[in-house]
Amino acid sequence: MSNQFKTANPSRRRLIQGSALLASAAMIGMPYIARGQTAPFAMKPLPYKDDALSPVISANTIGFHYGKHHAGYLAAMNKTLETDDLKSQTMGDIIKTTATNATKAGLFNAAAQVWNHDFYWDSMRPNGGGKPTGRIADRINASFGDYDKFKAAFAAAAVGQFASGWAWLCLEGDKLTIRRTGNADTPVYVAGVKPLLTIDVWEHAYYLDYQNRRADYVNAVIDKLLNWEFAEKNLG
Ligand code: MN3
Repeated sequence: MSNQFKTANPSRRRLIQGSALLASAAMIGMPYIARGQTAPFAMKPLPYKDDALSPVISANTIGFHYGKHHAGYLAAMNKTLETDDLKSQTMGDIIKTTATNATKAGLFNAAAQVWNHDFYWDSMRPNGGGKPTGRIADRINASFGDYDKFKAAFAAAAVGQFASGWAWLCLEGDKLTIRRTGNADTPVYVAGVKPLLTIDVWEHAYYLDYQNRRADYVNAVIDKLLNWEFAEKNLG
């Protein structure tokens, strides 16, 4: 272990290691996990510093979540792909191919979690959240009635997802919809469904900051972090 990781506080040390991963990924200019790219895949750098979402999501949570959980899924995917017959496929194709193949459940879980986490980090920004404006606001109003009704439905989906999973705002046809998925599952391979935003409701996303208070985490993300510009861009 190099000197920079020597600290008396173990959680601080882990955080520094997580941050070092962010920094090295950014410095080397590792590419986005482009759908046209093949294994071994690289971590997509976080779109902000690890303390940028604080106090809603602490740097400590980001350090573990990005640096350990997300990175762990990527490592597992790359490891499996060393010998898997899908090793020269793009990430999108790997997810699509493995989603309905029970013998590839391990690879699906790892690849879908990498994709879901990339999408999650982009779904938030510092000083985000609250009522959107522009095209996405028009879609919210047309699909849910108004912003408050959307917020109630999105929060209910996120809070009500039993055990681990994800809540999603999606575009289906010309309507916005709310979906939830369990564990690693993702709407990205489902025909006719385009994800616009997501909230990770696995305990690792909030437990260090909120313990069991998932609703507090979900409401804070919706009120203060949702990246409406990203959602609008995803409308196409
Ligand atoms: Mn997660």
